[in-house]
Amino acid sequence: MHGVLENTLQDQEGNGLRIIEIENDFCKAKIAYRGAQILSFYNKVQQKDLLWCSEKSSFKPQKAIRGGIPLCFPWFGANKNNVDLPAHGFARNLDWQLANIDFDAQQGHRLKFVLQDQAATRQIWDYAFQIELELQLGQALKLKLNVMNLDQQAFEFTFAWHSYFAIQDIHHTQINGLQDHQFLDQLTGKMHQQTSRVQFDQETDRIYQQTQQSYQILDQQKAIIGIQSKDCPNVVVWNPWVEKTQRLGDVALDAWRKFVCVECGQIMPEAKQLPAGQSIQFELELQIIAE
Ligand code: TA6
Repeated sequence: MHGVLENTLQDQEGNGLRIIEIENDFCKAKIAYRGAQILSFYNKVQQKDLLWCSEKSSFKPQKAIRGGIPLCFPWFGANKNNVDLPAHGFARNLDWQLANIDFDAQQGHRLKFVLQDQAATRQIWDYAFQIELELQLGQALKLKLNVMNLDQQAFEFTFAWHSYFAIQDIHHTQINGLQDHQFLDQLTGKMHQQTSRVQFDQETDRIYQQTQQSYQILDQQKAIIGIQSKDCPNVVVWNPWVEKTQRLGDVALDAWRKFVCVECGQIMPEAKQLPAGQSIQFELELQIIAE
């Protein structure tokens, strides 16, 4: 098919990562089969990549890739019942199947990835499920998540698209659209009210509540990235700053200035309950705002 190439990336230790490379008139993109994780979305018109991905990311099997848009599922953060389980769930650590790919001259490429329950998931989350991630790669990047409960019993989940956005410098980056929202500061455990645009001068790790689902990332007061979600009541804003970056190990020591995470999902105050046999969808649309 037009502009589709299977490839393998190597990390600094020679571990391989299977990816699919897409090119059309609007964009060039790289998507890893691991986690159905888009790693790069280069807008040909604006000549910029929407996403940041660490050059030090490890591709060791089952290791989360640092950058792009990891999908945190079926829990966000630490598992509340067992801290030994992988942070942010297992969906980003496993290879998904590419179920479908099609192309339309006006819309670009559309890919559908699928992950089903399997031995590796049953050991830690004993439910029958199927999750589908549809990526629309055109002028904008559109993601649709479909969560299906194939079990005989209800289950609950939390999730987020843990998006790493490429910026010039965190010191003159702001997030617009979260004013007047309550947030949980994950570093102190305290709730606060956001009064102005979010700015950054230290490690920042916040979960905003009941959000209005439309945000912009600003560089030097100018909107550069638009974010629109559907049915995602929470937004996490994260930048590790200096010390946390040193502890991460897969981020260059000065790279914390070059990305900001704005993560849309359903996290708190409660998990999403999904009855047996039912499914639920979430959407996210991301775009580089024209100069
Ligand atoms: O983005 C919020 C967060 O939960 C932070 O607390 C930090 O842990 C980050 O996710 C990265 O998590 P990871 O497991 O990908 O290193």
